[in-house]
Amino acid sequence: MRQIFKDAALDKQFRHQGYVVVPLLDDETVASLYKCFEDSQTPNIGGFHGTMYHADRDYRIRLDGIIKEALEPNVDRILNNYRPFLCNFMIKEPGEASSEMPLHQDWSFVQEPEEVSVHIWCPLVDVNHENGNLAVVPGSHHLSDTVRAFADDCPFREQFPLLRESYLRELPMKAGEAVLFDGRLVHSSPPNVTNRRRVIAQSIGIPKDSPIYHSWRVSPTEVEIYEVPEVFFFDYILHQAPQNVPLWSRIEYAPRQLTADEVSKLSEYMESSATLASA
Ligand SMILES: O=C(O)CCC(=O)C(=O)O
Ligand SMILES: [Fe+2]
Repeated sequence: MRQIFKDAALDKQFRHQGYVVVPLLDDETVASLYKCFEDSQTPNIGGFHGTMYHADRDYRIRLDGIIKEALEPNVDRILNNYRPFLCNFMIKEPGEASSEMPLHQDWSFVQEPEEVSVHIWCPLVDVNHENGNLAVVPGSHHLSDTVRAFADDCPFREQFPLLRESYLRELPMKAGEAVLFDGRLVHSSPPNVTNRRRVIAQSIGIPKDSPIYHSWRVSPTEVEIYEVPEVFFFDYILHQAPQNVPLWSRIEYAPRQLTADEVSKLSEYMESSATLASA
C-alpha cells in the first residue's frame, strides 16, 4: 500500500479515520482566491451552490484553472504524487436553511480500494457550525462500497439518524486550513445561518498516474464505469448518461443498506481518532 501523505503520521491518521485537517493555503493565497471569487461575480442563486454548475462553460474552466494553480504546489507539499482536478468554489448563501448539505458520499473517481481519492475542502473564511463547516463520520470509509455511481442510494441512508446522533463530528476551521478526506467518507454540512457568505475552495485529488472514472447506473443491479478525461466534467449534464466517452467496464452492483449493528463499529474511530490526532 503506497503512502498517500508524505508525513507518515498524517498518512496513518488519514487511513484510520478517513480524514485529516491540515494548514493548506497561506493568508496571501486565501486572500487572492477570495478576491478572485468576488471579482468573478458569482451570482447569488440562493442556498448552496458551486461554481462548477455555473451556466457559462468558459467561466467554469477559468475558475477551475485559477483554483488549481493555487492548490497544486500545496497539494504537492503534503501528498505523494497527487494532482487536484474538478476545482470549484462552493458557496452557502447567508441565512438560508436550504443551504444545508445532507449526509452523503461523493462519487467514486478512481479504481478503489487500490487507489484512493483525496477530497480537498478548504474554507476561504473561518467556518463553524453557524456558517456551515464540514461534518464527517470518522471511519465510515472502512464500511463504504468502492463504487458510488451518480445518484446512487447511499448504503448508510437507513442509519443517518444514528450517524447524526452518535457519530458525526463537526470540523470548525480557520480560513486556509483544509480537511482532506477519503472519497468514501460520509459527510454533511449545516446551513449557513449567519449574514455572510460561506465560501470554500474544493477539489478532488487523485494519483497523478491514475485515470479518472465516472460511474453511471444502468439498472438496479448494474453500473457502467467510464474512463473520462478531465474536461468531461466541464460538459457534464447532470442526470444524463455519459456521452462520447469509452466504457471501461460494466459491473454488477446494487447498494445494500448497512444495519445499526454494522454501523456501531464506528465507535472505534470516535475513540481513537482523538488520540491519533494529538499523537
Ligand atoms: O461545501 C459543503 O458544505 C459540502 C461540500 C461537499 O459535500 C463536498 O465538498 O464534497
Ligand atoms: Fe460531498
